Amino acid sequence: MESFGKFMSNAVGALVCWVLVSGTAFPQAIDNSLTYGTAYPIQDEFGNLLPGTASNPGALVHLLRYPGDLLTIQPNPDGTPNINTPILHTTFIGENVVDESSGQFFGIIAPMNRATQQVLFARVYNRPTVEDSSFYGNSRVFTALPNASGESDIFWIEIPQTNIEIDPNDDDGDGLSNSWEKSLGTNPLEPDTDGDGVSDYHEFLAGTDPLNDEDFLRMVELSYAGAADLIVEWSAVSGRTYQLEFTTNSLNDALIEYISVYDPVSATGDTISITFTNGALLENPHFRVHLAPE
Ligand SMILES: [Ca+2]
Ligand SMILES: [Ca+2]
Ligand SMILES: [Ca+2]
Ligand SMILES: [Ca+2]
Repeated sequence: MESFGKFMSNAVGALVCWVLVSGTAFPQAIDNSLTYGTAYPIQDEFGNLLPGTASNPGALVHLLRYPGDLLTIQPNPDGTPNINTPILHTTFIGENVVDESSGQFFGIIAPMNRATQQVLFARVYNRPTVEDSSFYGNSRVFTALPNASGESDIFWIEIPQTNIEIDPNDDDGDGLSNSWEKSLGTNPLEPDTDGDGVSDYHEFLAGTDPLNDEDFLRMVELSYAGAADLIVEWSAVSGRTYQLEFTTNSLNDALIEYISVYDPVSATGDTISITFTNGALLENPHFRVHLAPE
């Protein structure tokens, strides 16, 4: 009777009904434990380790039943699991791991009905709740075979990064998906959330703060060095690479031809300063700077 009670607490509703209707002997439920854990740390959409510690479990983990068709496992637009993939177990990053902030977890289901084969996969979100999440990652499917021995099994999952967008739509057409807007805290219905003239998407690319109207890619200063040289300084984000260009066309010209000033330069601080030899000898030069491929 005890094992039947355990089965009741773990079985899906449909199976419970079958038992009640038939009234006959259902295959004996086998209560073993199943552990599914990370083989490697998991990163979020920015490449940072997912939050969560043993004392303060973080990002959400679901163990889901696999319905046999990859097309049917995508979550709903709000991130809740597809009706085809019922949740078998819920845990969090940081659960049952010794290392604090390791981006890992071990979910332990004990007891679990192991009388029948279970085809499963894990889904990890980038926040502690589905509602707050904007990205997720799926593990590969794994099969927990029927286990009559009463022993436990461990399944190692590999999800390098939660980098699948829950909402890939771009409602305001600024180039950033609604999922990225949620991650960045920008307005998914406003192309330039902070109103500094640079779109949310371009601030994202430039690494400037899309929520601070005083932070955007801009020229800082143009000054002379001696009689012939110009010093051009612009704001930068460490690690980003920039290309400085100039033109002597009028900015009212229909077609403006820009010419590169030296090679792209990578920032190591929050400004970049270039001495443009003989730049002061140009007639009415205009300068611009743009991000360069790294
Ligand atoms: Ca957008
Ligand atoms: Ca936006
Ligand atoms: Ca902006
Ligand atoms: Ca800004």
